[in-house]
Amino acid sequence: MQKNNFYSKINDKSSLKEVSTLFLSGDEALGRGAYESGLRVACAYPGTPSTEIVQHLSGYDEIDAQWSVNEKVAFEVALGAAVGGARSLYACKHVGLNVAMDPLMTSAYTGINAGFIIVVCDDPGLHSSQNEQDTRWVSIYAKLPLIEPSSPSEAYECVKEAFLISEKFDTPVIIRLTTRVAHSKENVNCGIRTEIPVKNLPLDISKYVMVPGNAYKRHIQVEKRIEDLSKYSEKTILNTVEKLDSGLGFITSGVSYLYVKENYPDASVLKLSLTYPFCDKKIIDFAKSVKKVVVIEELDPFLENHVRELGIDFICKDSSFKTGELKPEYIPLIVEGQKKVEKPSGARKPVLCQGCPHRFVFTALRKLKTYVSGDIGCYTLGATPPLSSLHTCVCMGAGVTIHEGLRRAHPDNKKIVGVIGDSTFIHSGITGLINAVYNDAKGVIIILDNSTTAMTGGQDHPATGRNITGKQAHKLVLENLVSSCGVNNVDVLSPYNYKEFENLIKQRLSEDSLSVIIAREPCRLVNRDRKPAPQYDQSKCKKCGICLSIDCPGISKTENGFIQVNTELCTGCNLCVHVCSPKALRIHE
Ligand SMILES: Cc1ncc(C[n+]2csc(CCOP(=O)(O)OP(=O)(O)O)c2C)c(N)n1
Repeated sequence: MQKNNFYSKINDKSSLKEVSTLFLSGDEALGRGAYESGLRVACAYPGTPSTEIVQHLSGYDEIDAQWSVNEKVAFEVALGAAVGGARSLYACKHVGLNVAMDPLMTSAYTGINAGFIIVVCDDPGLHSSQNEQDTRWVSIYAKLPLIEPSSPSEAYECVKEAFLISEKFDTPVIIRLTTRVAHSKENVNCGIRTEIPVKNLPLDISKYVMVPGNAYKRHIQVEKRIEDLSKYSEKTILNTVEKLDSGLGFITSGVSYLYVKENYPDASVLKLSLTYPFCDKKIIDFAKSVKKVVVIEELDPFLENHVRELGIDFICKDSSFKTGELKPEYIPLIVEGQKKVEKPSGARKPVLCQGCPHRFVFTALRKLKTYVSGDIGCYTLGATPPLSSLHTCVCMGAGVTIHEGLRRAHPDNKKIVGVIGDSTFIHSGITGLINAVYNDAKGVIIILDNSTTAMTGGQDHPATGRNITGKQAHKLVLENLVSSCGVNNVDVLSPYNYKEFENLIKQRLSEDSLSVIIAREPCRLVNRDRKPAPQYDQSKCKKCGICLSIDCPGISKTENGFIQVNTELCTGCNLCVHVCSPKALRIHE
């Protein structure tokens, strides 16, 4: 298959080396700063809004960048490189950090040999996520320093400082971005790369082998390190006081700082960039220097709780601000102690693209009245009306395992189906499938194989046979993998063969075994070939609306109740033809 724009890298290598000012997003700026810091290894699994960090880094020859198969793997490869003596970086979205929590917690104990940066991008407002967690808590839980830049330029600067902190204190360092910082762009004055030689492999079993006796001693070191970092937090330039008006003083961090400055340019501000460990003395001194203290932060009361613990009297936000994104216009409301007033969103409803192969699958599943255990990917849109045919979605990989649980609760209900995307199956569906076979589970799992990670912008994965740079890689053959797990019934079929596909599901649902159907048809953004739009014979149309119920952006209802096909949008997939029983729609001759 030809690579097209969908796959094209965001960076043009020739422009990366020489220019001194680059127009970069927060993700890219952070990547650039890491590159200049002598970064050698960068690992990630895609996840909005963090994807562009390692995508950007893959454009530098000096950096060994990879799409790893999931976040735990990415974290461990990057940690391994840092233990091996090469500066390294791991990037993920907030929920990705949950997947990597096991190695993360213990990496705080082992420490590092060369600088190691953990970049996590939170998504307040859930622009593209299944929850709205505030990852700042992880820094307290794991006892790791936390840095929060408020702009792309700061992300560029902060990562350089983070490498120094990492090596000075022998610790992984967490850098937390939020969507607004990760995805906004500005001119960043860039420098050149400093080469940092790779250190020798460390011969220190007591530091890197975390068995109980060694780990206990390392835990003592971790506590000591946090104390040392607290002292550093008091004096670092990352935590700055902007002393202006002595009436109103804000304590803030991250993008919230910019919202404060926009609304109250003359107020004093304690801007925390090394947010954890807290700089208690600086906070107390600042609070004493102003008449009224206001804490401004997005999501959880992370700063608020600590400022309260310090016995400081301050204005904190109403609980209505604990959910959703903070907006610049909310700051005066918080200062005045008011509640949030949410305006209805004008955002259009998300919908599967025209011609999307997932639409065929959900149309068939709805017709067969199945109960569908879903997963995360473009196909989660199968839950939106009028398709409304995906009934659970929790986290990546759960399409397979929740399916098993549902069947254990309802052993005789053969209408329960699990669906999962190809990238998600490799990420964490495979272990669930092995579990299902091992524990003799029954049912039907459909792998929606569109040959890409579409939801996050079309990244490659092991089954596409290409790596992060677009070069050929070993191609994982999903049907072989599934068979080797012990699944006896493995079918591979394009859902574009609609009737055949529907009959296949029907047949597998009737059986008393575990089967996997690989619904293989490339994403429309990978294969952009189009066929002519179907022909519509209004005289045969019964205005039944079945063609509208497939939720295709290419079909709409006219004022007189008939339909029209938008030939600009239509890809000629002909799903509407398949479902039109009066045969008013027919394949273009
Ligand atoms: C733990 C975690 N990591 C990453 C993401 C971001 N994400 C959501 S779905 C997805 C993969 C989608 O690819 P695929 O399963 O192939 O489905 P498609 O979107 O192509 O239909 C990714 C990377 C996430 N939600 N959770």
